[in-house]
Amino acid sequence: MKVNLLKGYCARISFALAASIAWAASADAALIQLKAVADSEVSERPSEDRGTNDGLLNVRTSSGNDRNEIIALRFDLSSVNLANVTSATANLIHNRTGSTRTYIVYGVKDGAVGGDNNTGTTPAQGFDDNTWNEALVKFSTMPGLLYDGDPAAARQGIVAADTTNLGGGAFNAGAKGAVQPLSTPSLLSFLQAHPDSLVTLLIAKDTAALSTGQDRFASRQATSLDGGTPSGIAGDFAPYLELEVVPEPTALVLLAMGGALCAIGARRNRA
Ligand SMILES: [Ca+2]
Ligand SMILES: [Ca+2]
Ligand SMILES: [Ca+2]
Repeated sequence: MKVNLLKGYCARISFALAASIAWAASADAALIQLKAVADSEVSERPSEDRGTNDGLLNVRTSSGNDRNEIIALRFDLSSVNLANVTSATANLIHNRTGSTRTYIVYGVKDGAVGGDNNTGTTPAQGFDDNTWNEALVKFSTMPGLLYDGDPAAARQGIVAADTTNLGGGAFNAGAKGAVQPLSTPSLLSFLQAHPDSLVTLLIAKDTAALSTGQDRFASRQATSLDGGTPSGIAGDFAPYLELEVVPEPTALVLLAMGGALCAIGARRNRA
């Protein structure tokens, strides 16, 4: 009799727990936006190894042997409990009407440094994914990239050992000011598996679909978009991560404690 009572109680606990989780996922999810804490456009050409820290972030790897521009973004996730995040999207703001060229997003592995290991830079900067300085970083010192002075697509410079391909898609050719969500199916799992709260993403053209065209987005330094309008203050047009977060209501904690008591009870009854 005691066992049957316990079973009924535990069945109700299981049902309530499942219902609460479903409720929390559907009705109580919150969207959090985290702006990039650093962003840069780094460029590789035979005579050019640079980064820019102005209002623009361009991405292109041209056909021919022209130029290779990659966007780097760093985010600080320390304010978020990633265990409660159910979806993550990186977003850029179009500086002008975009094109429909394709891109790939790469996550930089924790601790990775520039592909040339930052040798030859004066002073040696030793930037890693947590520390690259948006005002000083260049293609050769950006973690996850290797500068060889050759911008050809076959030598785009993504260092496979230092990066994770998170997926890609087509830019949406949105109008100036429109949001460009980046389709990155593996972004959330990358963020959750990252050992610390500072993460760097690289956005590069898909080398399977090259052209001379570029896509121009706003940086966190931008105070206006193409042609000076609309205008605002630095940060208004910054790249951002959007996270869908399911909070943990106190009731869920109590139910979980009830579930634990059930497990103990069941063990005692079996003994
Ligand atoms: Ca910047
Ligand atoms: Ca990190
Ligand atoms: Ca190269």
